[in-house]
Amino acid sequence: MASEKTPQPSAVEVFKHDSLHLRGEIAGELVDENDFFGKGSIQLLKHHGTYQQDDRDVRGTRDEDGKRIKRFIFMVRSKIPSGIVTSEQLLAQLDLCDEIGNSTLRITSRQGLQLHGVLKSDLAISIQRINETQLTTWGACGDINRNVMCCPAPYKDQPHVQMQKTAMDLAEHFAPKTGAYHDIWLTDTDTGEKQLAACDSEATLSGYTGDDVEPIYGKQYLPRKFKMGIALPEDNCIDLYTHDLGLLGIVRDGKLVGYNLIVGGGQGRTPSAEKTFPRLGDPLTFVTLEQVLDVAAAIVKVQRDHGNRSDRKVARMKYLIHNWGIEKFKSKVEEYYGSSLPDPEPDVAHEVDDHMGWHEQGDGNLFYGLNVENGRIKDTDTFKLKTALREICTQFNPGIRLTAHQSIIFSDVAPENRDAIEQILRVNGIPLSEDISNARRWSMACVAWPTCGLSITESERALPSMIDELESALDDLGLSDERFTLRMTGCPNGCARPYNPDIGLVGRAKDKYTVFVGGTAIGNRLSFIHKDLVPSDEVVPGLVKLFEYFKSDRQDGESFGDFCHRQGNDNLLAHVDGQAV
Ligand code: SRM
Ligand code: SF4
Repeated sequence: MASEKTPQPSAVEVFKHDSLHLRGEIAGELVDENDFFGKGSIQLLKHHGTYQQDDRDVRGTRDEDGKRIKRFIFMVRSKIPSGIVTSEQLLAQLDLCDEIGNSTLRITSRQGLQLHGVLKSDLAISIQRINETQLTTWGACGDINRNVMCCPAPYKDQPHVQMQKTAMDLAEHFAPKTGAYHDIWLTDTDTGEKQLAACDSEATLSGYTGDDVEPIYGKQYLPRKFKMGIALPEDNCIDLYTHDLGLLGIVRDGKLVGYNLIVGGGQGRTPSAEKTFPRLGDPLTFVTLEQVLDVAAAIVKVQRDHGNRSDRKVARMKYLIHNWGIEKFKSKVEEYYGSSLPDPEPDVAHEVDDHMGWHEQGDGNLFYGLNVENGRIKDTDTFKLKTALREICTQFNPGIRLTAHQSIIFSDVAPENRDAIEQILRVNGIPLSEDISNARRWSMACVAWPTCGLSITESERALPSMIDELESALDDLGLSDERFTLRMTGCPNGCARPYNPDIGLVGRAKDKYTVFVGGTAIGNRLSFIHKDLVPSDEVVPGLVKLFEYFKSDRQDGESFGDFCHRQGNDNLLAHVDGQAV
């Protein structure tokens, strides 16, 4: 029994603890008569890569019999280190979204792919089919190391190749080792009968002796999600400082020789709880390539043993580091690692590249970065991205890489195929990246409505028209060439990383947003609240006023974020509203 002074573990901790290494009741509930899972399974299922949701566009409406509608659907997330997939794997996900999803596929802000709108009865088959293509949903969500992000640019130089190898090594090292995923979803799927047997909880658990070993996570996994990402100083395209553990490649004489480890980043906040906040990571140490996995494991284990397991709001590693300070955290990591660790190298992230457009990749072939607005792959009457991707993948079989800005890269393209690929895009109504405004190209929005259970406002469905409005105002101001990052989310959790770009729009109340400004495209400075609870139709007019001020008072070469940061909010408010604060 816990003493009065010992904080009680949160409900999720109890579910994990009692779950027989993430099995719980999932297998039995998968074949019961319900179209939903129970509370414990909902939490455990996240570790298997799926979220139970309900269609929020119909929630609460009434059917013909006057009964309130709640339509359960599932999001299925594939975890893709560095966002690297084959044409065949992308084609298989496109087929799945048509056959058992909502006919769209979503590139995520962590280089993953998501199916939306999957029914419970199709969950097992969708996970099996993803696995048949050698991708996995295992560990894509939950209190575990999530998808390892890494700069996806397919350059053939040693630093890029090495970074992407490290991402794969980390993904494998930190993948959960329990057989639960295999037992529940993948036990011999040759016949439908065998599949049903695998979904019978008795059948699954009768063979389980409780002897799974999780050398890194232990029985209860981590206190909260854990995120890793890798980038180079000249290209922080994966937003290194927002990760629990960021790895900044250190290049000497053209070779990547190791990494600066940056710890304690994270975005989510709850405005009503001051104890929560976004935080940028701090440099901890330099590690050689040989040390990476062991030092990373020491860091994860420190969080495992000392992270908060009673209050999930403050359970991310950023709070541990905030409370302890970086020195204490470092000595604990040294204790777990078994040796002292040096200071970090002086290198810091100083540029960012979105990898859009045509580039030589270094072996005679080209790659093309195609901007996908908010990552949504779909077909409409005039915009047929799904069709275009199918044609490109089928005809040219390029490598596919997903970016941290929810976009796509075709790699290994023979120069003679360049025109044909552009032609396929044009015929299907897809604007080329080169023809997209900077405002749109450097923006992204999280999913939000109708699938996200936590969304307060629209995001992905609202941003495109706001950008239309902003584009035209910037054109009038002669600022169309300005590069600035703009990110929107439907709640303060921050899934599109809105707290460090030039502009962040964060859903706060019905149809109202908090406007953040003052971050950077490189992602190395947090932004500040410019205005709170701004009605959606006042967001762009408010930004336009700031851009007018920027135009008249900016310094030479100053970015929008730097300008807002230099002015400070009192000046910005005094200027745009005449409100001195
Ligand atoms: Fe996220 C929860 C979508 C990247 C911070 N996120 C959710 C859930 C699962 C809602 C839920 O818990 O019920 C959303 C599902 C919506 C849907 O219908 O698909 C969701 N998050 C997403 C995606 C799909 C947004 C997107 O538009 O691309 C991204 C999936 C990435 C992936 O492939 O793994 C996504 N989420 C992020 C990021 C960005 C990142 O990691 O680089 C963040 C901020 C960074 C961070 O973690 O600090 C992020 N998501 C959150 C949080 C707040 C965590 C926190 O520490 O406060 C939640 C809520 C939670 O964990 O309690 C959340
Ligand atoms: Fe949902 Fe909020 Fe994340 Fe957007 S930021 S996907 S609304 S949890």
